[in-house]
Amino acid sequence: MKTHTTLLLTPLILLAALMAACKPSGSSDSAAAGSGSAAAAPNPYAVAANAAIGKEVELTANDQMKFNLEFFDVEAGQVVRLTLKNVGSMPKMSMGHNLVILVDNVDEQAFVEAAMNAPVTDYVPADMASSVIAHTKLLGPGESDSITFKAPTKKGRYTFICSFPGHFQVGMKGFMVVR
Ligand SMILES: [Cu+2]
Repeated sequence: MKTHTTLLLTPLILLAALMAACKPSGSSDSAAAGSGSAAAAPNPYAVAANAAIGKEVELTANDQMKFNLEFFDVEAGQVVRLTLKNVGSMPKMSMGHNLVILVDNVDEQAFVEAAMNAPVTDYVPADMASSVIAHTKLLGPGESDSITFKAPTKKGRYTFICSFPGHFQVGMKGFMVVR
């Protein structure tokens, strides 16, 4: 019985030894593939905390569901620091505001519809992160938030919106113009 078990186990041990021998190349292949996909994954608009600011932009949002600016300009690839202040007085629950800058070719209507179901993430749907260049927090009255990001390298108009339910629909949006 003992001999029989050994005979059975020997091929398994050999197989395990073969797999172990193959593992270094196999794992380095998968590591290479992993770093390849990891290289694509980082947010191209993210900047280091100590990055030099190329452009400061300040916007306000109010109880009339308006931003004070319909557009602002940045240069391609510039590090932008954007501050949004909610200058209204109505409660955050009913009149919160954020500012979400979208990449181009985003279905804005689909985005805001998904946003309605994302109150826990400040109405920025987590599964649509790839559609977002940058966004502020959701702000109550008197609150402000600053975000720093790298402007797209592709020139053009990029829509920014407030994704609080209903606000985009009444025109709470504008453009970041990349020159
Ligand atoms: Cu709003």
